[in-house]
Amino acid sequence: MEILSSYSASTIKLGLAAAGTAAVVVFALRRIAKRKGSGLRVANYEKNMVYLFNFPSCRTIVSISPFGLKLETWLRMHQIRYTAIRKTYVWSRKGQIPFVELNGQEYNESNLIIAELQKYFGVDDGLSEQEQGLARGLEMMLENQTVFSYFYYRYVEAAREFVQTWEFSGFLLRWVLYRFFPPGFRHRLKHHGIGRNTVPEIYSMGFEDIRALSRVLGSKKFLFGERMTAADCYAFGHLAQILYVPVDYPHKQFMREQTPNLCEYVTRIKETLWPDWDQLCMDNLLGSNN
Ligand SMILES: N[C@@H](CCC(=O)N[C@@H](CS)C(=O)NCC(=O)O)C(=O)O
Ligand SMILES: *[C@@H]1O[C@H](CO)[C@@H](O)[C@H](O)[C@H]1NC(C)=O
Ligand SMILES: *[C@@H]1O[C@H](CO)[C@@H](O)[C@H](O)[C@H]1NC(C)=O
Repeated sequence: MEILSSYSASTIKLGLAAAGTAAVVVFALRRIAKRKGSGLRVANYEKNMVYLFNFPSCRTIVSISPFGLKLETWLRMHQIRYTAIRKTYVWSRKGQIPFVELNGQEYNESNLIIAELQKYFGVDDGLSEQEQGLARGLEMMLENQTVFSYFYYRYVEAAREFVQTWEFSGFLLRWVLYRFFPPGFRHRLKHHGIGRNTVPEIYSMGFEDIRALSRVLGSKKFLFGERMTAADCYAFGHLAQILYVPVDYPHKQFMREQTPNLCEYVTRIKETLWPDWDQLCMDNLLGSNN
């Protein structure tokens, strides 16, 4: 008994030391990746081609980054020519994924990228001022609250299952990540604020957001009517995470039971703009694009 418990205590210590070391290595790599980023990632760029840096794909979703998926969906919606570079270790100079390069310049922070590209390519959603106000509110709801409600599930409660879908990462990195994510995200979400609430409260905040979105959509084709707008790309980027990442988010059940209009809507956007979805997931898994 004595021997057993001291054995397991030292295994735990060893495990913690290994995880600690690995965490330091991950941070160091990120620092290096950032520092290296003083120049362009794509040196021989083609004029007006958007080079989009996004996460690699999983078996069932083109990008596990809701921000990356939103941006890529937006580029497709406007038929803007882009090249996707799907890697986990190329970060913007601000230290984030996604980001883009266009005509030799980096653009970063997905919402700012969309605003800049909207100007550059002269594309406009044609919304009234009131609609613009509503769109802004919905975007911020999704990106500053809803996302953290479902992130709590995938990075804290179900980190192990979630990381298993990261077939693009090596076994060792996945092992480190699934131990590293729960404490890391608990800390991060506590600072955000949502993490100070009880788990049922964290989830129900997300549910109420989803319900609000469902009410805005109603029986319309898209959030603002017949025509798809940037707001639909935001919604798709997040809702696709809930529906297509194969982990049992409570939000998934909520959507299936309470907001069937949103489920149909996500399918509609996927079928319209992503006819190559499954093919892309498979190709990227096979490494042709990583
Ligand atoms: N608000 C940012 C969020 C992007 C973001 O959080 N990306 C994650 C990956 S999905 C990331 O880069 N995380 C690293 C970090 O936050 O330092 C955006 O919309 O571009
Ligand atoms: C972020 O993108 C903007 C363009 O929107 C660019 O001017 C700026 O240099 C970028 N920031 C960094 C740190 O590269
Ligand atoms: C809230 O949204 C802004 C703009 O998209 C983003 O930069 C910021 O990181 C978000 N806040 C949190 C706590 O994630």
